[in-house]
Amino acid sequence: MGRRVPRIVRAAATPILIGDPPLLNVLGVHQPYTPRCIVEIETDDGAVGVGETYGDAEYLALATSLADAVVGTPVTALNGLFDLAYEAGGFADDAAPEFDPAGLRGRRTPSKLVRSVVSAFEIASLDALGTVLGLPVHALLGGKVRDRVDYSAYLFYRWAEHPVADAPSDDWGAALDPEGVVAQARRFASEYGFGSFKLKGGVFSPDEEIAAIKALAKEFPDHPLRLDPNGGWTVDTSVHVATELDGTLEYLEDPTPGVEAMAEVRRRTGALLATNMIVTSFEEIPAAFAADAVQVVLSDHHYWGGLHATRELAAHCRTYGVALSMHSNTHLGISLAAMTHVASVVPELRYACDTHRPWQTEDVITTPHVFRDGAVEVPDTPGLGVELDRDALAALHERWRRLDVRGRDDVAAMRVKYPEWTQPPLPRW
Ligand code: GKR
Ligand code: MG
Repeated sequence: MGRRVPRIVRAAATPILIGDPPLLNVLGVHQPYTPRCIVEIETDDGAVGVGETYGDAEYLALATSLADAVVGTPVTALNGLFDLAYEAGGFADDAAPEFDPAGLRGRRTPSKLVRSVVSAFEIASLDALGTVLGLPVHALLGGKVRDRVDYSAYLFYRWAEHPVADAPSDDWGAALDPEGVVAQARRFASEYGFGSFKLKGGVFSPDEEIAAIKALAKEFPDHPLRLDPNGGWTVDTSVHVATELDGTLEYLEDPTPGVEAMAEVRRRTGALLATNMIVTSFEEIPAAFAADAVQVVLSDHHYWGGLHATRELAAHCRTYGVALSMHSNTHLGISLAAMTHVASVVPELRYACDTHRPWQTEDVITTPHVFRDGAVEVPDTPGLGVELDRDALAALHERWRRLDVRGRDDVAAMRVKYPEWTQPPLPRW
């Protein structure tokens, strides 16, 4: 007789708002608060698991419906989550894809929405199952192949403060030129030990951003560097930047929008190109790989559909000789725990993953992660190895109830300071 499979007796999706600094990107600036959704799963043997995903209104609506739908199902029924989510959301997977300008998450499709929400339920289920079995999540994924996961510092041009009253604030100060970027990198290196840097570009003219990368290279000659303008440049501009920074960048991330344009930059420069914008779902793989438009896919386990799906992505990349790493979006410690577990089981991870986490000053776990020498240790404790801080969750949920932020809108946030600001067309330069 095998062991009885635990069943889900309670599931909840709790929206929260987390403080975010005024980080600049090609669209505008981060709002003072960003929505996230925290998922809890409880099994009939009393184990609780947690997951985290995007919290914009449409994600939250589906997560709320899926929380009802999973009650009574086995906690191991991970493959069934996708159909349950389609049913719970009441939509089909054949709607025309559209670009998702607000989140820089590539194309917006029902399947990506489903995958983003399912990921939090998959991870919460794995967390609960691991707790029941006394095994870490990485063991449920086949076992870690490394004990530490390297992260890269995520440098942003930024203002010192949000231009509104009562916004969260920090002591990082402004970074609006090469000196500011280098000073930010110095602090990331000394406080967190990060050994590589990614600069979010697409904010200033390409030549100013080239100067910032050159300044970083001068100050940190041994640190791999990346530049990511989120598709902000034309092919010609991308070729100019790639040529100027030849030998200086570890890779160039999403210089220009679209498979054909990326492939042309690759053909004309031979630069190593990474993306979290043109390959964001399994359907987008064949065309992009065939065109040699991308050599490093940056997974986001949320919109790829969770940890098993990330391993499936890793298999595709391995087959075609394309490298795999991870980018990030504004997130808290549950997502960082999930990133760390899945990164620990992918043998071919060659590049440090990036993380926004150091930019957040609050969390919903009792013991936030510590970066040592730029890495997070892979825990061997049961489940994800994190514990939900219920008071913190309640406080951030209360903030969500009090404020009316229901999505991420970097364009609107920019307009507060520059009323004439409109969403820039991509490519912008
Ligand atoms: O947080 O401004 C930001 C980033 O631009 C984020 O939205 C992207 O999804 O960091 C991401 C990336 O493009 O790598
Ligand atoms: Mg990117």
